[in-house]
Amino acid sequence: MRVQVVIIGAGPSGLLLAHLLRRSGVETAVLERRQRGHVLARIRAGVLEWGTVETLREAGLGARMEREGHVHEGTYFSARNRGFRIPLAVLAGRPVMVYGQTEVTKDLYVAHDDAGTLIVDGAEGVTIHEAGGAAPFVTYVKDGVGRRIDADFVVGCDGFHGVSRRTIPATVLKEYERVYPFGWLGVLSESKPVSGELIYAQHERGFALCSMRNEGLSRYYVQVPAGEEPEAWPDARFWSELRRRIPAEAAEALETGRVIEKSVAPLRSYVAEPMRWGRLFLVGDAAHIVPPTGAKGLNLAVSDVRYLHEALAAFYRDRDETGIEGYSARALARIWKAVRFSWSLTTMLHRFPEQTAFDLRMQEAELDWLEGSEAAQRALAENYVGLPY
Ligand code: FAS
Ligand code: PHB
Repeated sequence: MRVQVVIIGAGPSGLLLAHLLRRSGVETAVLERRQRGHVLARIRAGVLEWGTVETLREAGLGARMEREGHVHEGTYFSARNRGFRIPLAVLAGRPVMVYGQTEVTKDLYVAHDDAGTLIVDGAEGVTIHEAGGAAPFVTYVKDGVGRRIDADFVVGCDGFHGVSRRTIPATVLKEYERVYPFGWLGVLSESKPVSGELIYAQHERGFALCSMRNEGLSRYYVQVPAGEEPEAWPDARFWSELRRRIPAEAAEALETGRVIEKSVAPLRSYVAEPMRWGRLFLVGDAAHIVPPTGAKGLNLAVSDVRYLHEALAAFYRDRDETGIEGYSARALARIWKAVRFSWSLTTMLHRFPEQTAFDLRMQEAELDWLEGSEAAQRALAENYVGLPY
């Protein structure tokens, strides 16, 4: 079989890239290791930058998001159980949208089903061949049968643990990483969100975040030591710890509910350069990971997709290779700024094991300054709603 672009991974990166390329008349095939149910069961991101919202709208994927998403004009921060609001839209000129990544992925699958895109679920042993040459191909096994797809280009949308980044020779790939000594224990509960907007809480016991999916579905996180297992956190322990870390009035108003998902996400900052090697491109988590503190992971995947779609569409339309040649540098310029923001917010809001009393005071002073300075709030808001593409 032959297509123009083979995409590895049917997460948001792979599905959105395939959707945009199809609309530009580029023929794709998507190879996904898991079954669709598994992909859709993952609870991931919750906040969309406004650029992501516009990208989805322009791609004809915005209908349900408009109906069911929630536009947030601001967000709360707190220290020592006392909160303050940052008016994002007033300071940065744009709001954000709360609409879960799971919903975005569902909307993408509906669009692909309607269009008849070739998405192979259960594609095992995906292997990339000749990516450094002019005639790459991919092999995999489906239902016990070995298969091959030849293509002009291969795009790795296969996440942090995928196969594509590992295809780039170690002599070519340069990696940058910081692993944080803590993770996020997240719960999804059938309960009314404690606040109409998100609350990012710094506390000497550790970070906490109050988010939501809709009026009856809340998403909460507490910082836990690295390697912690969800089983160590019965619901009662989680609710009690969350209450101790968030603003007093929120702790008072908190409604608990049936917990329908509980998981621990490790936190790391990671960037691989370059994001192109011959006929192979890396997109999204395959190339970079950010701690979810700044809500950037999914949104960076979207900007990578926009850049690569533009580049490949120009190649097939005009045989113009400018975009392809410039993809990695252009994507990395935006990625590194978001990596900085996510690292900075994580450093300000989390407790680090070796921290001293002085370090804690520095964090509290930074939040006090943020509360009192419009300039500081504007800088945060500009990054949070999303830097320009
Ligand atoms: P994804 O990892 O979503 O998708 C990659 C796909 O490739 C998967 O479906 C995988 O099955 C498939 N794949 C992997 N290897 C393969 C192979 N060899 N062959 C074929 N297919 C293969 N971001 C936020 O902004 N906020 C959050 O709260 C947040 N929480 C997160 C929690 C967790 C546990 C994780 C892991 C990430 C979280 N993220 C969060 C980041 C997340 O949203 C990612 O940025 C987003 O999923 C990136 O999308 P993709 O690049 O498509 O990668
Ligand atoms: C979420 O709702 O899952 C969420 C929101 C904001 C973040 C991280 C996660 O920064």
